[in-house]
Amino acid sequence: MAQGNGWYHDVDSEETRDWLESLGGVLQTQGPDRAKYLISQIRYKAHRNGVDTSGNLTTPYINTIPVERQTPFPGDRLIERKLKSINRWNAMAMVLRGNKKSDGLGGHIASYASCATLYEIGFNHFFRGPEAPGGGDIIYFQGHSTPGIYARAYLEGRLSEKVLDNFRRELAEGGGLSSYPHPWLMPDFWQFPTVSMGLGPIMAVYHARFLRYLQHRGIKDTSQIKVWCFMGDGESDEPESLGALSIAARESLDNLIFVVNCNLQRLDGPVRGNSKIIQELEGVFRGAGWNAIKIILGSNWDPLLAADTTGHLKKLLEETVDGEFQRLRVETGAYIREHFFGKYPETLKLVENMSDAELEGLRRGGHDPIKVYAAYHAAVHHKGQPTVILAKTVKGYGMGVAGESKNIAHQAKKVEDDARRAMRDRFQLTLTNEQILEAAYIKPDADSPEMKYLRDRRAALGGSIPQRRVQCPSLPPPSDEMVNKYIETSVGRTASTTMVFVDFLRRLLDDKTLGKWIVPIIPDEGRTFGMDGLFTKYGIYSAVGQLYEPVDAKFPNYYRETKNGQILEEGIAEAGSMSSFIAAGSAYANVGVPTIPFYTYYSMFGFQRVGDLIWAGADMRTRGFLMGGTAGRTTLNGEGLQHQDGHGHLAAATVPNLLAYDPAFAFELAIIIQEGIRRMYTEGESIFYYLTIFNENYKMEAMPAGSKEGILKGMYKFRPSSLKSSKVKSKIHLLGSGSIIQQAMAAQETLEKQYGVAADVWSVTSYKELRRDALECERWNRLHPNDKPRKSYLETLLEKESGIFIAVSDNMKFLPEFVQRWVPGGLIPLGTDGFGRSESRQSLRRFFEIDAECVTYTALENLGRRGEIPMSEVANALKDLGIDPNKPDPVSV
Ligand SMILES: Cc1ncc(C[n+]2csc(CCOP(=O)(O)OP(=O)(O)O)c2C)c(N)n1
Ligand SMILES: [Mg+2]
Repeated sequence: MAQGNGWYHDVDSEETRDWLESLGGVLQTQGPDRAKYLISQIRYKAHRNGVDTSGNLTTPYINTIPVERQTPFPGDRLIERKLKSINRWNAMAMVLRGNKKSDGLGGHIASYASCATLYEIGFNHFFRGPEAPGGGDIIYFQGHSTPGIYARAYLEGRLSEKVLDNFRRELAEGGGLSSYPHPWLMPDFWQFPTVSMGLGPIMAVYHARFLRYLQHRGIKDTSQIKVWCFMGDGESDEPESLGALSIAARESLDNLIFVVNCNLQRLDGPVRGNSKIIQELEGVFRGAGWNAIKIILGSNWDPLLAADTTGHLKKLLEETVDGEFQRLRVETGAYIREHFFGKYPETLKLVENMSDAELEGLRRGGHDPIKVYAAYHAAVHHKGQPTVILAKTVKGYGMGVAGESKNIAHQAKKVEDDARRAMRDRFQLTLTNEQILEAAYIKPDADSPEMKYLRDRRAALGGSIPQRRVQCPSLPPPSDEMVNKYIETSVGRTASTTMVFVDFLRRLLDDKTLGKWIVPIIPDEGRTFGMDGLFTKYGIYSAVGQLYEPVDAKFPNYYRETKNGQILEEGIAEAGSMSSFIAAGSAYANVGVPTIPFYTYYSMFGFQRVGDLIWAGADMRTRGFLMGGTAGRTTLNGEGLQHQDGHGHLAAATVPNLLAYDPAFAFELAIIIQEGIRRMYTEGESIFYYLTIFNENYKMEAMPAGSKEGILKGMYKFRPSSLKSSKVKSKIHLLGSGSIIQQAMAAQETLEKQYGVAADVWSVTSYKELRRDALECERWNRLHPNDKPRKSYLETLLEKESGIFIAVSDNMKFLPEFVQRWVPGGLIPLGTDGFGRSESRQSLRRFFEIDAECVTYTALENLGRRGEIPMSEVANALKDLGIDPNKPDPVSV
């Protein structure tokens, strides 16, 4: 890792010098490209002769950009420092004031304190706002650095003192500010929820790629837009943070810049106390094919490095581990001289003319505007690769005894008065003692040079950020004519709802108005869902086209990759696919294009695998359709417990703005998608959809007249009993969903034909919708005691119904239980609680007791308990229907 550059095992320093001087000469006369070429030739020769030249992806522990190659800083350093100091103070003040008023409110001071320079250089020189030509940049701000971003918005006049005071008090009178970036809560301000660590980085990678996709498909010129992703060094431990790096490199995303704030600390302590996080990350990023720029040392190190002719300073920097660097920050100059530079006589000598105060003031690169500017400049101009900037900073910079570089820094919310005073002096803030005591905000006069500067810089860069602006054309829903095909022509055909969906998707793709906006996303499951038929016609997106003749080129349906391909084939990457879904489904708010993503995946690998991304997508007001394929615990033949999803709908119920449907027939599916597009893309509602689709072929039935409303609201009577008179008093109501409605239909027939019992079959398309509406109604009634109580849709629907209600679905029993309170006489749920098995559908349905026989038996058993038929008849039915009463309970085996 960090070590191993080999210079401290020098056995012939004269020879080493010769080589280095030759390289120096080449660099001077012919430049870096020639030097690079020569080094590659030397490496190749060494490799051919058995020297291990692999593996060392790290470079020395100094700045990547040497001082001679730094782009000069064009800003006004004094003014920028003033502005940055004010932001630092105000960011801290809002946390202090909040916690004073309401102890335990929380908030973070130390994180923004460490990355203030990283943001301010961006705000003053690089981040392009929404009015910039070609569109504004996409910026993922580190979640818990929000106080600093709010502080800047305050200076820019976008936020009032009052709302600052209500940081983390969103329900306070007059409104407040959310703790972290949440577009759901501040829809004009925040764009990307980042505080669940790791989601920002993976979303940023796929966002940058989606911008390329839009460009290559000719939908929008996104060539000017950069995606910036700010993250913590501790955050890099999340698998999602680094999991998609190779995709960014493979796709040559030079529109993507990661800035990792390497303050060497996370929440509990050091990120890599015993080694060096910057070196480790450099290796990972370079290994994945990224351009890596390290900013480790501030400008006041430059003379020391220049004087380091023996290489001992570089050696010392390399040898020192992060835990040690962290400690040095809390020590005095004298200590640093003795314990750091004092390690070698050569390094001690280097600093002999520096005072202790100067040693204490040796700055880390991430706090030096000159170094940060040069790195950003290099990053935005770098071609052909994404860039990571690894900036070394100090956690709690400026907090002094209150937390600077201490392990407690992350959660420090209190800064005592003397530390505040020290901060005032250190950052030369004009504050009276009284203002310090009350942590007053600082806002210079509007016509002061610094405020003018602030405004001018943002005006030159295209306006304030962050800003979420929805300026996007609306789209019409799919035509009735398209939908009618599924109401009329599909009737009587044998198909799976997955086949119906793919057919519908194809029609959408071919639609003159909607076609261009459809973004099919698949994680290497196209063939599973029969979507391979779309590959040739619509093309699989590839940034480079197709550089080979596909093996199936001679077939009408071949694997066609193309630069303007419409399908995003993501490989086996549900998190990546979900990130693409989010990028496509939020493009209306980020780049003003109404793309409609259909992400089709193995339902089991949805919520439980990438649930946190789905939550982030919800927060972002992402639109589109999550198509949970191969759904159901028993409909998926043979696959076993890790594939059979019987709880996706339960998880879906936890996402407030998600509509979840479990359609059974072609007409239900078509109507739901039509309405979904209308609500999201015509009306602009901030909702999205989860639809489960099945791979079981069965007869597509005709749509009962007038059932459209019920399909959308969640339930309608699908097939009333055909019995003239029932043998019993109680009517049986069988509620079926998805492909399991067949079991309800078969049970209806058996009940009627064999037992003379009348039964109605209802199709429940969405328990979630039924419950949402019922709860809304219940709440309204509770809060309006003097008004006539309202009735929910479900209550109205069942108003005139009575009898025994049995629900059966391929999901856990919890799902129908969502609504049992509003069903007259309650509801008996049959479902698939327990682990799945590798088995046939038929055996699985018996195993979980949801097959037609078990449904029939449950109806009879309930009639028996009510005394409407003798229990002996029930016992006989159990035998006749072939149900083993001693079979194991699926929940516990
Ligand atoms: C997925 C997830 N796990 C845990 C947390 C809680 N958390 C918030 S900040 C933080 C430490 C962050 O450290 P780092 O990434 O180094 O950021 P720094 O504050 O040092 O800049 C943790 C553990 C979270 N927000 N998200
Ligand atoms: Mg950190």
